[in-house]
Amino acid sequence: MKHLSWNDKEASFLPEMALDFVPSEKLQEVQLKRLQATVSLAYDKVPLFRSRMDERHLKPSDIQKLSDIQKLPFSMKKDLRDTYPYGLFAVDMQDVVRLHASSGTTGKPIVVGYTKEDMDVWGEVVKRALLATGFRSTDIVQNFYGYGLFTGGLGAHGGLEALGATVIPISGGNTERQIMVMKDFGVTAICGTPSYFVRIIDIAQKMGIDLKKFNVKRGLFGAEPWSDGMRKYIEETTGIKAYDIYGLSEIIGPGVGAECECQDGIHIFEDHFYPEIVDPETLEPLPDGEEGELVITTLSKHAMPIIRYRTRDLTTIEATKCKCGRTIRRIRRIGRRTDDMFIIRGVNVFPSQIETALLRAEKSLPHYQIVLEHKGTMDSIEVKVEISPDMVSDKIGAMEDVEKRLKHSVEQLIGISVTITLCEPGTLPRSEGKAKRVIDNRNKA
Ligand code: DLL
Repeated sequence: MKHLSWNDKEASFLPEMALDFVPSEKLQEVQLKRLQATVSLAYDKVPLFRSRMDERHLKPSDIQKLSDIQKLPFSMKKDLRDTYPYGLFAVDMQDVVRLHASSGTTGKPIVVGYTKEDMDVWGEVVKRALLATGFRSTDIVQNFYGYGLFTGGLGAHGGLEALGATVIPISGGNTERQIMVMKDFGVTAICGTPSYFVRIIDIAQKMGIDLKKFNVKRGLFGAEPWSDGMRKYIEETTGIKAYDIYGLSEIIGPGVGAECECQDGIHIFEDHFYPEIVDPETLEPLPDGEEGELVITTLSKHAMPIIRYRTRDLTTIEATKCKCGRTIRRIRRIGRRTDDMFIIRGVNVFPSQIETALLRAEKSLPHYQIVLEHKGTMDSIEVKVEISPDMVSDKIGAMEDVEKRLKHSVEQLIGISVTITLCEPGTLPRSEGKAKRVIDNRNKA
């Protein structure tokens, strides 16, 4: 891996890429100026933010140094819901050129808006993510993130266009056609959710097609947690390099951060998004290296500046330098959220732990679903696992062995007993976007 520095010709061949290598002091100067401007904008234009500042007797002029960010109030998804649809917008609607929305689990979606400048920043950060993961303008890219109100499709699309790659805006769904396009159009790189790509792999296998023979070299996957085991599965079955891109609608969409070619944590585009880690219970800031809830402040958003947004995503800021030479800090890949955790018989369990345990026991089991029930006085957990076609065996004993191995692996990792149900290939529900891993029937009558 070649190390690049701020002045390197290679880093400056694209001015946006050079920002990833800027010396930390210079970055912090930019961050402070942008933070001050963001706080002033939000204070002047967003009543909810102004009243929270006033309650704390805070004025924008109290933000003198970067660490003063800790004086500012937090914001949460509930704030977007309570002010639905446009209550957190800081500009007139005539300056808003794009709306997206994210469907919540309950009720109304949350709505986010972008000015022309915000759209430029979005294109820039996704382009930086693409560059960091080896995409180039010469690539032919199949983008199977969903197009529409979800930020994935159009967000990735904007970055791909900014890069100058050839974009195929295929969106999610129609898996057989995805495979045909991938082959016939000479696709060299892909973008989409990892769970949908696993489905594409599945259907290709059923059609007797070897994706290794295609021209695809790399993929940029995100929008949902996916374990290292899942990455290994994707890379080994298709021969592509699989990289991680992170983001959330409230902050911008995809492109808050991404891996580089080292695949060793997600670089946050810190000149636009300021990361902090806090203890999710006490909300006290945690030092680098300690796991907690990721909190992000936008530093350049105009339409909807967001201050200290509690993402619910659990991660760690990496204190060490990345081998790629980028100075922008990294977070560990996100495996869990504070709110996808379920508590069963007093034990906290994250779906990602179950995925890790399944893949540890049997390397080719990417389709699973977790079903929680309340029977009598007890909560029970069932993990439905789809076996791969080559594992189907007539010998009852062989299937029992698989079941035992999986049960042992999961129970060892989470520490409570589970039921494993093996399912026929292709019988668990598939999603074309984000996978729904947990079905919680405990509060249903
Ligand atoms: O999922 C934006 C996005 C689109 C990111 C495409 C990457 C690629 P939301 O629908 O608002 O936005 O969901 C945001 O998804 O808080 C995380 O919990 C989860 N998430 C997003 N990217 C990753 C990732 C988009 N790479 C929520 N790894 C976030 C793990 C992720 N979780």
